[in-house]
Amino acid sequence: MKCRKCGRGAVIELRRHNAAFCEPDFVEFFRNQVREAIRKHRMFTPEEAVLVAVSGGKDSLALWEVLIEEGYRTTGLYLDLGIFDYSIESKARCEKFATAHGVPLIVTAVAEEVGAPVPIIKTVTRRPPCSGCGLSKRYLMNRVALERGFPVVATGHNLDDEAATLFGSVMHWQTDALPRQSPALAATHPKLVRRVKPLYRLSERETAAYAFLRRIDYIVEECPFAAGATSIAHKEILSRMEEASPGAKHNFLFGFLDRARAAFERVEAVALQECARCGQVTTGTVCAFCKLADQVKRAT
Ligand code: Q46
Ligand code: ZN
Repeated sequence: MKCRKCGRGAVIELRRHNAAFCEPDFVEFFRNQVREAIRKHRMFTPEEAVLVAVSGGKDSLALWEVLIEEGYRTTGLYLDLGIFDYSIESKARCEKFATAHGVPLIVTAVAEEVGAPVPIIKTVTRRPPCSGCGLSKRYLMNRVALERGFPVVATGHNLDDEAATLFGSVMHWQTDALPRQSPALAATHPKLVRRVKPLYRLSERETAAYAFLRRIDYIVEECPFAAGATSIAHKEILSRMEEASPGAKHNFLFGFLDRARAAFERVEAVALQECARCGQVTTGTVCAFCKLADQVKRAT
């Protein structure tokens, strides 16, 4: 197996690109994909301060590393979900990374903001853990970015994540979720910051290879609550399709983004207003996060 670029021995084969790369050329390929994502979707400029949401896993730390290497002004945001040893260890990886690269890291604890960590929220709400967790993460990312003056939040979602989310939305024909599936979401209200996914062109296998080659110390274990999530089942189905037909995930996601997404965009805009409690954006009077915090307070 030879590198497509230089002809030396390759370390990774990318079947969907019908290519193999040596270590330096794979690193360059990876960074090029990130550059292309940022350029194509005008995600941010070198002048803007970018808040990078990091979980301690391979994707978000690989993203942070590329943005630092590319010279962007970045700050990490670690949301401490309070999920047993998983949170303790993932937080330690983020702190270690930030120290090693000399970049700032903001740590916000869900338990302090909501009143309880994710496992307790799960018990109180009697809903799947990812429901309260996902809601809290989306809310806190936006609020921290606003409070600290960041115009944009970058997350480490990769091609596999995005294809699996799309698959789930299509399986249930969640037509309101489809227009929101995008590598770059604009700020549609003064109190919403832009949300971007610079790794959406790269597969999970590619981010794992990049993190390994760049010697990034990330947490390999998944969140213990991930096992039961339907997104995992969707990922497995898509990986089987990818195995049979390399490029299947890419074609599914990119075909949607290029040719189908616009058809689901709503004509009538949803009326956004500010939460009577916290002032963050909501469609009702009190936002879902404040309602969750109330429910937790009543029960604990
Ligand atoms: S952290 Fe939270 Fe994920 Fe764990 S509880 Fe679910 S949403 S799986 S990315
Ligand atoms: Zn609120």
